[in-house]
Order: sequence, then C-alpha cells, then structure tokens
Amino acid sequence: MKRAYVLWVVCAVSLAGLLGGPAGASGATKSKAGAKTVTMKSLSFDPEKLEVHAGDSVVWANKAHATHTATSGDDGSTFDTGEIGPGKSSKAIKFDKEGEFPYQCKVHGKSMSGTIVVKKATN
Ligand SMILES: [Cu+2]
Repeated sequence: MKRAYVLWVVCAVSLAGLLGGPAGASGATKSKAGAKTVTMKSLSFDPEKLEVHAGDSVVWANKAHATHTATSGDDGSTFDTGEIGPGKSSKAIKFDKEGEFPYQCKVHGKSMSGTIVVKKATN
C-alpha cells in the first residue's frame, strides 16, 4: 500500500513535469519573463553593454524625456526598435544568433550607443 502511494506520487510529479515543461516554454509567457530590459536615459543606454543568451529577448524602455531608438549598427538591418517616445517601451526583440551587436540611437547618433552581447544558450 505504501509502495503504491510512493509510485503514485512519482507518477504525478513526472506528469506535472511533462505538462509544465512545454507549456512554460511556449508563447508569450516565456519571452515576457525572459525579456531583459535596457533603459533609455537622456543620452545613454543602461546598461550600455547587455549580455543575453541566444533565444533571449530584449526590451528597451524609454525613461527619458526625448524620443529614442535602438538601431543596430548595420543601419538597422539586424534590429531596429523604431522611435520610442518618452515613457514607452519597444516590442521585445529576440536574439537568436551569438555575437556582439552594437547599436545606436537614430535620433542622437553615436553619442548614444550600446551593445548587445549574445552568448551561447544555456540549455
Ligand atoms: Cu536618443
């Protein structure tokens, strides 16, 4: 009887793991929870250099009084948040490729620049 109970618990736990795993990994829930934030200040990005892992998403939050963008150094072909007004946030931008991605603000140019460093995924 006791043994049967233990087996039942083990089953229930592994079932929960099976159900919880894929459900938790899918859709908006994960990207929201996993999104890292870069704060846009008056003329800088904070942190200036952000490390993420492949598959992570980054959101830029504008806490300044001016409009900013986060535009990749290759003229926005890797990513471009577009103009983000004061108090607004960008959509989540997902980084799948490893590497260093320098970017700058289109409005303020090189004086407002940052880098996203994408490392190998941890899993
Ligand atoms: Cu700017």
